[in-house]
Amino acid sequence: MVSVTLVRGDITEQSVDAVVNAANSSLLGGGGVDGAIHRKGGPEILAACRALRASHYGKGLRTGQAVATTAGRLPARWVIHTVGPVWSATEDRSDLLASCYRESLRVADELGAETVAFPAISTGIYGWPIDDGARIAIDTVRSTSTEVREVRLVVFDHNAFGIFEDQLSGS
Ligand code: AR6
Repeated sequence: MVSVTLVRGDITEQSVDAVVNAANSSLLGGGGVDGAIHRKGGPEILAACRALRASHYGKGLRTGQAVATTAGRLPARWVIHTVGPVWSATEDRSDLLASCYRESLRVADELGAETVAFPAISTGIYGWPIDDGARIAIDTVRSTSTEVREVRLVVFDHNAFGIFEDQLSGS
């Protein structure tokens, strides 16, 4: 069974097989985790993303889907880019957020990645409430069948860390 661990820190500093990027459908970069990954990983990642746009992903990557590239200069082998849903108070998009975790693990299995670091997808610029985002992350990872040995949830700030910690021990 997959071991779910929690780390407070920067996702770009994780020595793992694959790092998950909270990307957008253009795959061409942005702020938050996406900006940090491209900044630290270097131009090789953007070049690989451009190549994806020029081939199978002409219209971009759909929300809830995932695709892998090189990790460039990051201490990882691959970046798995996934597009979280933007939070909506009127429409339940939880399935799309769960799909990000499931699809990223499916891609990790295809790659043979044994250790995978995830950020709290959609809980930054996309506005998803952190407690609900944490619940969906933990429930989905725990209920997905995968060959991945360790899923490392990497959260940046103190408040988010506390919320993840409570949910990991409480559920
Ligand atoms: N390491 C770990 N966690 C981080 C880091 C980091 N270096 N930086 C931010 N976080 P976000 P989203 C936390 O905004 O909400 C981009 O422009 C952050 O506090 O990165 O899915 C993309 O291109 C938050 O809890 O992703 C998209 O357009 C969580 O990571 C859009 O933002 C996710 O925040 C995606 O928004």
